[in-house]
Amino acid sequence: MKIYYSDTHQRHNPPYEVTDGGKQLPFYESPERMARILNALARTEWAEMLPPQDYGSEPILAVHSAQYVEFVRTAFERWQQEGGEHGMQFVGPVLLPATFPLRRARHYPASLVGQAGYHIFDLAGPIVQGTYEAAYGSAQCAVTAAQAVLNGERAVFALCRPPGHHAGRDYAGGYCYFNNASIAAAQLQAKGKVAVLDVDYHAGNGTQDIFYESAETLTISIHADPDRMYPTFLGFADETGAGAGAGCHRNFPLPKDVNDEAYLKVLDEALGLIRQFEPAALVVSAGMDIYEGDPLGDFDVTTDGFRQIGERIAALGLPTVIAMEGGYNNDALGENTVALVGAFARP
Ligand code: SP5
Ligand code: ZN
Repeated sequence: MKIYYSDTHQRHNPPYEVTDGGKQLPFYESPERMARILNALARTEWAEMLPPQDYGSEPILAVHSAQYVEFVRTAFERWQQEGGEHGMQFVGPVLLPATFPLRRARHYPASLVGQAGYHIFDLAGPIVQGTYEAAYGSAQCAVTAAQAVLNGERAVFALCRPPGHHAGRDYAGGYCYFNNASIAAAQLQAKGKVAVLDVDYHAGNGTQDIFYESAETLTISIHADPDRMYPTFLGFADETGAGAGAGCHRNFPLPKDVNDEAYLKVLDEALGLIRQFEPAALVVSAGMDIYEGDPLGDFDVTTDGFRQIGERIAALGLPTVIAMEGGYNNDALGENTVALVGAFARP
């Protein structure tokens, strides 16, 4: 199986994140995650590691606003040069805003920290020196994977870091900057209708937002109930799409302690919806944080559960891009990723 991966992710290595309650913790979404996955893939017989091609900014701009992409591209350098101009600020190695827009704010702020608050919706979307290059490289992995599928590959793995599913058209957050899965889906539209299935522990709010009014894209997310878990504001069962896209989004919010059996039951319902939609291609937002030992989650999915999840999704028989999302138990991350993705490598 072709797997697209770029070392540029290493340039994005924020020193900390800030939790609810204001505590600084080491950044969970670390470069170490990729090292663990690469190790596990190297031990398989089917992984064909490839660098992404550079398709430029156009595929990113199919999903994100030009204003936002320009912000991500230039924010860190501006932070170093003009960060202090807005008032009394501590200009260190991390651009992390503490002021967020009023609801329905119409004005695009002129100051850097104002723009950072405008475009970053939480305290887990810090911008450091190499963030743009890393996010750009991650997006190119998704584009290259989609192009390979358009050229006839049955399933391709975009080993993306940073992840993408919390990023919207003009916002970052939840470790995400560019929405890799949505970027892949937009490329795959060349083939016809596309379904995006998000199995990350957290609701795929960015993907939901981006395609909310699209009738050409069925987006489905299975996740922890946002009433008790991040991302808090989106991912509820009554959000089912709007306008032309009415009926083309589905959320499956779940209680804690969901085990393999319970998860697979919900997954089967989601897969039934995808079959009904008859898409020409599929994108899987593959988060491994539904694992029983994940430090950010409270589901009980096992490594064998990941294998079964992969097998059931693969049984759809659709041309598929799998995009890496979250997963923070580094000791099990490689094995779990191989279990899910490997299902697509078997005949
Ligand atoms: C891609 C992805 O999985 N993003 C997740 C972002 C979650 N950020 C907020 C995490 C809140 C964690 N609370 C600390 C729990 C420590 N046991
Ligand atoms: Zn997650």
